[in-house]
Amino acid sequence: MITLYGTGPMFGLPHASPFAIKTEVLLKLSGLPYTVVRADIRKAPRGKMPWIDDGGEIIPDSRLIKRHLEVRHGIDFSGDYSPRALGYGLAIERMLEDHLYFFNIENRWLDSDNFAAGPAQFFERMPALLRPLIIGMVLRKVRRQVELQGTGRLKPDEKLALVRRAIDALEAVVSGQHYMLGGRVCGVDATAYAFLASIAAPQFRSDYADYLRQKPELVSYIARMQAEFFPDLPAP
Ligand SMILES: N[C@@H](CCC(=O)N[C@@H](CS)C(=O)NCC(=O)O)C(=O)O
Repeated sequence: MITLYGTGPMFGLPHASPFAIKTEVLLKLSGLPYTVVRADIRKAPRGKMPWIDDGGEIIPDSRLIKRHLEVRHGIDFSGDYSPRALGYGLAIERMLEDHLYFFNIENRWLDSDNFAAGPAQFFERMPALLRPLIIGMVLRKVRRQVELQGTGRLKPDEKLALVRRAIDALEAVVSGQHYMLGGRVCGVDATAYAFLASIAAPQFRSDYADYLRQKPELVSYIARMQAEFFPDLPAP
């Protein structure tokens, strides 16, 4: 039995973290038995969520978890697509994880309304006196993260232009197809669904989400994936 350390359902999503959503979809695709446990981020092996415990072996990072499932358990996430298609797929995954993700965390954590509607829940059980200090520390860390990554230095209209471009690219890729790469599901869908659903999450307001919600092909892709992999969640 594999244990996935994530958050479990939050914000109308399977997990607060898109990387944990991605990992849970990969586990579902693998067919291996697994259970989800609420992670204590202070115990994260690399300071980040998600991680898994596979029979005592601790594996951090969704990318390494995917590799572990392939190597240790012989799982094939390729969906039988060609190396060329899988090359596009990997580029899509990294665009979502290493580019779009940073716009989304900035919007979710550093916009005060969105923070109140979502991440504030992580701090609810803390002693009231300590809470503002810890929240301040975490928000400084997020600000520094997006500054260092570079997205945090852009002006709002520049950010929106870049996000729109990525969303347009994803729309062009999935249009007329059931899954990201065609008629068969593959590992790329775990990432694509996780990050698109996270941007579109109804709790959060943003120009990015508004733009995404105007894209029927992407909206129906998110809904299809959610109905297939997380039928117990309310439809997005
Ligand atoms: N490359 C990692 C990224 C994981 C990640 O950034 N997780 C975020 C949550 S969405 C996290 O744990 N952040 C806490 C921190 O950076 O302190 C993966 O693929 O799992």
